[in-house]
Amino acid sequence: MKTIESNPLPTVQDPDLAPIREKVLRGSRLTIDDGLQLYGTHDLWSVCGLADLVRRRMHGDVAYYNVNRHLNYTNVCALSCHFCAFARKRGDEGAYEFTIEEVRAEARKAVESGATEMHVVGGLHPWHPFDFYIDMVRAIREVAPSIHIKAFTAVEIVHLARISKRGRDGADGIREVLQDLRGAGLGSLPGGGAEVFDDRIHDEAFKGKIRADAWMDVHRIAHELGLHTNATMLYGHIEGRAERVRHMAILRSQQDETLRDWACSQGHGSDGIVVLTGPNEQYSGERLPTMASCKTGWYQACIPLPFIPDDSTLERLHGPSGLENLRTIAIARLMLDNIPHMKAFWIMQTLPLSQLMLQMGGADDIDGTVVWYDITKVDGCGTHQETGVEELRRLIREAGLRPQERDTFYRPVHRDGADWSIE
Ligand code: V47
Repeated sequence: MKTIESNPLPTVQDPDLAPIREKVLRGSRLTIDDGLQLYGTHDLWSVCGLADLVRRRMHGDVAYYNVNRHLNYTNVCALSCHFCAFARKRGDEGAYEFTIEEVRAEARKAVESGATEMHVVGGLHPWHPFDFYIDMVRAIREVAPSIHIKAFTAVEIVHLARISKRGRDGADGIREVLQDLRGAGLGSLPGGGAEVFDDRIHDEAFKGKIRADAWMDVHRIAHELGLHTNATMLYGHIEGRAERVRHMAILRSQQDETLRDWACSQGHGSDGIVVLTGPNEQYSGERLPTMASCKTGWYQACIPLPFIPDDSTLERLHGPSGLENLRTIAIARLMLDNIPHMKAFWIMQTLPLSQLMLQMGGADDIDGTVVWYDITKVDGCGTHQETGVEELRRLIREAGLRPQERDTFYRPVHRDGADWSIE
């Protein structure tokens, strides 16, 4: 594997970026002001150069993809978020609800295609009882015993705690719901529903949804229970760049808390700040947490999601440009120094831009084959949004990187057609 030491260290054209460059070379944490400066500079290529340095320190020349299948089990949703083009009210044209039998059929298709993961999320259905969700997870587990079930955003988990009628709310209810779902087969939580951690934006764009503190509580409890999670940021609508950088800083400080004990055991992070992106010599123990050394779960990946205006109430907005998307993922890579993976979700970023993000924007993961996706549809394309493994591998190779199929925990997958195993 080519190591970072064999590459020249990146330079910066904008002299104002020199102090940030020094911090990145040293492995020091960037501040919120640094993040804003990275947004404000005309020198995008230097921002990308620094993000690429960090990415190579962490992952060498590997870029990850997985064989997965997304399942959006219903678009019926009690909420009416302005950015959302997915949700319908029951009876609306296009509203749908999968039955447990239909979920089972999706799981069968996932097995046949050799998927290692099902990513299952839906709207906040107003009438499904709690048992429906347990039955859904159990049904997938029965049909697909070796497939990892990554399911339910924090928003859905809070909804489930409310409808589970245990007479408990708050942390205890969430813990019990997560434990029950895990008992049925849940393996981890996806990163959706975080939107932008800011009360003003929340009240204007997604008022009925849980606020940042509740979203973070769900992920904290999941981590305590040993479940891994991801984190998204939905940007490019009515928020500003300052709110994005603050969102990143909030996620980063929660990850500091989550990784504190592990970091101390590895000889870094004794000041409470856990930086995983520094030069190699900074890490005497493991650079990244592993399931053997870290007993809790943690944020595995951050997925910046560019707002897709098509068919939403905010359709008048044009959404972020390609350059803004590239800049945002590069800044996320630099600011989120304690989250191991940065995912360019090709469905929302597009395949060509995701390839560029892998090559020079700090991304190390492109998500997977997906197959069927209903939450966003660019330019009126349908729900069938699939790409093949060969296409993903080709794009990664063309970016000068080594494609590596991973499972949900970023372990290498060995594959022979639809059969697969973990090292
Ligand atoms: O929760 C909704 C967002 C999320 C729009 O964890 C929109 O590995 C852009 O969370 N434009 C779902 N975004 C997607 C998601 C995800 C995707 C890939 C991987 C992972 C992971 C998570 O999409 C929703 C919401 O935050 N969203 N509407 C829109 N118009």
